[in-house]
Amino acid sequence: MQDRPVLVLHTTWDTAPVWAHEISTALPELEVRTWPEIGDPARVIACAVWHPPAELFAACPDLRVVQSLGAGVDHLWRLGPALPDVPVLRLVDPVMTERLAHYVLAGVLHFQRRFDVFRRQQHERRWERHGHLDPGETVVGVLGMGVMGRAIAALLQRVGFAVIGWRRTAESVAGVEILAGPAGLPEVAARAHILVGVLPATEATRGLLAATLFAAMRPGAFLINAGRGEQLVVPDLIEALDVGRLAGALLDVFAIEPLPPDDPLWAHPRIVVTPHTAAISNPRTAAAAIAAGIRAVLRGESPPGLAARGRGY
Ligand code: OXD
Repeated sequence: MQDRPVLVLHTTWDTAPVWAHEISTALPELEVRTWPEIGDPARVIACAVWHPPAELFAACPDLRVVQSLGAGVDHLWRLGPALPDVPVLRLVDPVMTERLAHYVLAGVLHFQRRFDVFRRQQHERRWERHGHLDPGETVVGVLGMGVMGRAIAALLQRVGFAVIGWRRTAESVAGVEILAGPAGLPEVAARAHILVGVLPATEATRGLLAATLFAAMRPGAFLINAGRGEQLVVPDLIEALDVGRLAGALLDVFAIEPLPPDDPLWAHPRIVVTPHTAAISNPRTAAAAIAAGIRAVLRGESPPGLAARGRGY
């Protein structure tokens, strides 16, 4: 096929060839080229990117759609005016959503079954049993009830956990009690044994996981953050853990990634660090979602992952 329109791929991962192959297979009407080998810029109409350089957009003046290779689009908004005013798509892939839900379930079970305590005891070769709350007695508060939050809530409910959700607007979610807006946040915090953050990065969520919220939480509660690192005020978390206000945290996202080797989070006995691995994009299944989204935008439609600049996600 000659002279097809071009999709430019850019990732910071070492899996670019796999992505190129999968997207080419799912979207054969476009030629996939990997940045910076873009060929004739006039043929570039789409890009699929993760943390792209601003020069990519300057080099491709006829872009009609920008697809994120991750669930978040904050890496794109960060480029400011360098990002062209064209539809921007979040990656909404059911496999990624399921991966994130499994990650949160694993974290919830880790704390609910007190693996955190047993891990510490193992270092001391200490054989000591502890009781724990059963799932039905354990309230999990999910902050962020979009596609991901709803999938997490459904999975946790299937295992028997009591789930409540928090979101910016008061829209209801079938089967989950929702508390909304600034007034709802302290209530979710006060009721949850385990608080799970899967919020998008916006001005409103920056620094939300901080001392005021921790003070509203149940003594001995746990925090899981798989949203964005900038939402967590790290010194506030460390203080809350050190004084026993919170009992443990599982963190997958950080303001600086990779987390620098000298960061105190690595060594804290009550913190589990995972390397932004909760919902790694799966090139094969993501490619199908990417093809569907890009085709829809090119037909002039608004697919499910369409992000809104003003809203921030
Ligand atoms: C993200 C992702 O956006 O992992 O953080 O997809």
